Amino acid sequence: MSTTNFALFGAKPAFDKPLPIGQLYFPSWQRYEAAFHGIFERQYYNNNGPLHNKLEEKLQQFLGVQHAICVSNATIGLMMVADAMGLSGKVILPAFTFIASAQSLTWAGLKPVFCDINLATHQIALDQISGLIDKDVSAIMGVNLWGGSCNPKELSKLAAANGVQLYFDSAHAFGCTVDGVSIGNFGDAEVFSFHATKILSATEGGCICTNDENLAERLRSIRPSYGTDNPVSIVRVANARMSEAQAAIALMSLEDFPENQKNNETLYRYYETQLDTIPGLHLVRPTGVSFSNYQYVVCSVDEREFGIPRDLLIEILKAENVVARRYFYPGLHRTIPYVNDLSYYQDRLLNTDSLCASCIQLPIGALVTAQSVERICNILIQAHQSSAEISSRYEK
Ligand code: T4K
Repeated sequence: MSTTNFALFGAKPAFDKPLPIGQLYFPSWQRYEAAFHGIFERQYYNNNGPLHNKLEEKLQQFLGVQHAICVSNATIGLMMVADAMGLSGKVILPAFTFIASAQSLTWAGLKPVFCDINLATHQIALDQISGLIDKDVSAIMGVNLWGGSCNPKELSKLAAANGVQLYFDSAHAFGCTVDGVSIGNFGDAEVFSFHATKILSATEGGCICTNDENLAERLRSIRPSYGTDNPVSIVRVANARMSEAQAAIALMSLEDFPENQKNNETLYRYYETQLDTIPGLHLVRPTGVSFSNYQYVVCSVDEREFGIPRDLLIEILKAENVVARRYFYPGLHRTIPYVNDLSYYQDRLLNTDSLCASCIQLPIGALVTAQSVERICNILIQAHQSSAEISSRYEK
């Protein structure tokens, strides 16, 4: 293929409009209308409304967890958990995650301690955690990335052996299981994101899961700015309420979860067969789970094998209207809030730095079709085959 066929060099883009990353679930207009009709009839928008309460019940059944506490987004859910668990000092978490994981700690007055990751799985490097634990560390925050898990069972042993608490940022892991047990049941608490780009969407939203009665009461007391009828002793309250409108959409999304998961898995398998034939593109498998939501398609680009650097590949895809991204970038230790400690981390987070320079996320989700994936894979194949020509033409 000649470079003249690429939109980057002036050809017509492969897609007429941008194909977004993320799940972006939109049920039929009739279903929206029916759900919102009920809200209007009841004239009840917020504050432990019937749809909100139904959603919590359904989530508890679906996940087999005692308490599912819906919140307005996962970021505030993580902040609440850190506070409700009474954490102090430092918390260990991977450097390769979304900024919200670390910012929830900063908001709670805690210091994040960044751990490196395993390059094959992208999950926290279990063998490096013990070396980071000192007397000031009160907890480990595991992050279950990309529809896989960070091995909650091993992390539980590690936390218990070191006398620290354990909880999870499971923003990416709704519906995933580990040896048949739903994520949501591990550690002291787990937090899911129901953002529009996640497989379970409330447009914005999230949910804290716990099997600890006392912790659940504390969280329920923190969630509304006015406390609850039966408040437990807490120092700070927040406003993390989920509205009826959010709950209505989340209920439809939960009902359609099996279909959306299946669509994702089909698309993922297609990517898998195609990407495995392209030298230098290494697709990450959702490891450590017995069932995955296949919420993300993420691979690393080996520039020497593929022939094109990651960032140029993103430009090529962008020109074709494929919204590919370099998630997560940069590693959290290089972000403004934490950059003062960079000299400490300089040589300790080598896998994180390497992955941040090579990672690319491709479109998957309810708005993506098999034909779109086929077209994206063709662009990737052709980009590899024309890599020398593209590189020399791009440099000019
Ligand atoms: N922990 C982890 C590991 C996380 O990944 C996240 C969030 C959190 C915690 C915190 O969860 P939340 O507090 O957000 O519940 C997105 C999401 O906002 C965020 O939820 C997600 N992770 C993060 C990795 O990505 P942005 O700012 O990059 O997304 P945005 O708005 O640019 O959307 C992505 C693409 O989708 C774009 O191409 C635009 C398109 N889009 C998006 C929306 C919302 C649409 O076409 N329509 C839409 O309605 O953060």
